[in-house]
Amino acid sequence: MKSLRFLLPVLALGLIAGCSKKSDPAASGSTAAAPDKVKIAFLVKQPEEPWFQYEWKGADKAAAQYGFEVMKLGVPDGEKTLSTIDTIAVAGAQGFVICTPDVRLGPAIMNKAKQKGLKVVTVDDQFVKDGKFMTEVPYVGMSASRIGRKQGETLAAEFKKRGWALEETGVCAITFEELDTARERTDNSIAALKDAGIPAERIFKAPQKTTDIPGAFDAASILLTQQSSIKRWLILGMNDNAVLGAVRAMEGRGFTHETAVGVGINGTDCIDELRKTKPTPFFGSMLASAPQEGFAASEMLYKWIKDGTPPPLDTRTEGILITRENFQEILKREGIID
Ligand code: FCA
Repeated sequence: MKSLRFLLPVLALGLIAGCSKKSDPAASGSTAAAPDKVKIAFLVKQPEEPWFQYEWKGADKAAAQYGFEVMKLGVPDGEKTLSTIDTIAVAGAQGFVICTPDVRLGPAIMNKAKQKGLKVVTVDDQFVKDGKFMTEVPYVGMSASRIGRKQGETLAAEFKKRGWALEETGVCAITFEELDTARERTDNSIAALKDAGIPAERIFKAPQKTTDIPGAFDAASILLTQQSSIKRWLILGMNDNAVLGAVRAMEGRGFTHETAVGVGINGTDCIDELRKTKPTPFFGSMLASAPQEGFAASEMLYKWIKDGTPPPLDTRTEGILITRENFQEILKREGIID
């Protein structure tokens, strides 16, 4: 389970395996004694994204270490999320970790969890109620502001190192502002670029409609058509897929690693890109450890169920830059590749 091979056949299999645990005969149809083995679920909005597969890997590690069971399921929309909570309750879960497909589902998810007597720990995307974070629900995630800032600082440093002329350069900021963690990352990245001397009129926001490579590709393509005179691009976005989509759009218009530089966030969804023999405009990524976040969130939930120890309400992780030069070494050290 430790090797990357576990991830490569992608989620289809993992999903089927996870779903097949839905009807656990041992757990259904009985109100008898509490089960002796703790069972939790780990629900994620985009199971096809490597980030979430690595979080699951961390959850599996915690499960093996503490001896609990973890059901890993994809919840791509609100309806699926609420019905999955019913399913896992029937299957005997005592709580779940969740990265919700929509942060505004927070109150509905918490209501349902209360009805079913399930404990909840959120990861990555913090629940929102009436425009405010639900800080009463335990949250584990990346420090979006600091990681976003480092992304912008890295791009500014590359811009300076290359000696690009400001009047020929533009910043392509792939944004998804309806999600708070995404907005916090891109806002801080843009602020760092401005602090480094890139004026606001050289910074172009390209909103993505979906948080995947095609969504970012479309957003960047529109921008490239609108700003066809720009010769060099710095690319930022809320995660690796946002930057990868823009990189693909740029390559389609003839930009290369010499005329475009992108820095992602996650560090998990760009491994194949960094392995390519020829450099692409994808320069590097701010790695935040998905396995560690998955492990920590599952461990907290387990201890809460088992010993009644409530988790800390807010846990944030930092990021480090990985590039073509150092990614093998760092990802090995982080337990992400063998
Ligand atoms: C959000 C993004 C993921 C990952 C996570 C930490 O959920 O969609 O790609 O960056 O935050």
